[in-house]
Parts: sequence; structure tokens; C-alpha cells
Amino acid sequence: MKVNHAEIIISAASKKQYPGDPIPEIALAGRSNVGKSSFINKMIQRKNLARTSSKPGKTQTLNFYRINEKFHFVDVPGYGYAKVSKKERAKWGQMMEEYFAGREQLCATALVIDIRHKPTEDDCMMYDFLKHFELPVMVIATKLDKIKKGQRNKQLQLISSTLQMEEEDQLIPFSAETGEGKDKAWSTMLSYMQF
Ligand SMILES: Nc1nc2c(ncn2[C@@H]2O[C@H](COP(=O)(O)OP(=O)(O)OP(=O)(O)O)[C@@H](O)[C@H]2O)c(=O)[nH]1
Ligand SMILES: [Mg+2]
Repeated sequence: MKVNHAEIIISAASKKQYPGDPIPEIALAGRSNVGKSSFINKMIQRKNLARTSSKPGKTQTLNFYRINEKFHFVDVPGYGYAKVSKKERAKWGQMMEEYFAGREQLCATALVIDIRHKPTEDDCMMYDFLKHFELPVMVIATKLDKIKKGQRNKQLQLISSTLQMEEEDQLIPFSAETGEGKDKAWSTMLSYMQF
């Protein structure tokens, strides 16, 4: 898809702020600082529409981006950042539940995993959480530019086996640096959305 138009609609802290339009939605989930916002920016060829940072915990609300007036990307706050209070963690859990349990427009979630590392327990919990709602999950194995070509298959295998990925879910090696994997990510996303 050629992106001509991309804008932020709202940073939502609760359900009543979600946009009401009946257009399809793709959510981004993953550890803090793994590259969720960078994924969005690379997909739509915008340097910094979704705000990125080298410090974890940048995205703290559900950020809705409308793309070509056709669908939303929803940038979701990350997990697994140690310096988070109990209270903040509970608030995060509530936010996740509120969104993923009841959002009709949601077609699929892109779960972003760092290709260099074995998925954490939190990653596995997030995958299971999404599957519990019977959502398609595309796993984006990002930062592909950071490993040698010869390590790719081994790392991909480690990710799919650790998450115990279901057969129908796609695992897509990706780099927000080089754009590798972008076409596959687009075709997979489009296959989940009906306009
Ligand atoms: N080399 C490389 N760096 C990346 C890639 N994707 C993201 N980064 C870097 O990783 C850091 C975090 O990226 P973000 O996109 O802000 O991560 P996030 O998951 O949105 O983080 P939070 O909003 O804090 O949860 C930034 O310094 C990015 O430049 C990639 O594919 N390759
Ligand atoms: Mg972010």
C-alpha cells in the first residue's frame, strides 16, 4: 500500500477516547523499547510520526494513527520495563484488557520481538493473552540488521518455539533500519483487513 496520508488521531488513556470510526485496526504490542513505534514509522515512511526514543517507556497511552483514511495503527505501551511502579503496572494491565477484550475493529496484532534474544516470559504471556481473544498475531522479529545472516534461521526458530506459535500465525523478520521485511509485513496486514 502506498501511504499518502498518515496522522495521529488521539492518545487515548481510556475506552471513551477511542475513535468511533468503523475502520479496521492493527495494534502493535511488545516489550518496552523493542521497536514498535519504529515499525509503524518504517511501514508508513515517516521518520517520527510515532514517537520513538532510546529510553524505554516512551509510549504510555494507546496512540491511534489513521493511515490513508482506511485503517488505524494502534501503538500500545510496552511492557517489561523494570522501573515501573506496581500502580503503573496495574494501570497498564487494565488498559490492555479494556482494549484487547472489546475492540471490534481490531483485526490483528503485530507482536514485536527483538530477533537477537529469546522471547521473555512477558513476551510469551502477551502472545497467549492475544490468542486468548482469538486474535491473529503476526510476530515481527525486528532489528534484523543487528545480526549476521547466518544467525537468522536459528533466531527465528528460537522465537517461534519459545512462543509456541500457532501454525496460522506469521513470523516476519524485519528491520526498521533497512526496511527489510516491509513488503511481507504489508501483505500480511492487508490479508487480515477488510475495507
Ligand atoms: N538497529 C535498529 N534499531 C532499531 C530498530 N527498531 C527500533 N530501533 C531502535 O530501538 C529504539 C527503540 O525504538 P522504539 O520504536 O521507540 O521502541 P518502542 O517499542 O516504541 O518503545 P516504547 O514506546 O518505549 O515501548 C530506538 O533507539 C530505535 O531507533 C531496528 O530495526 N534496527
Ligand atoms: Mg513506542
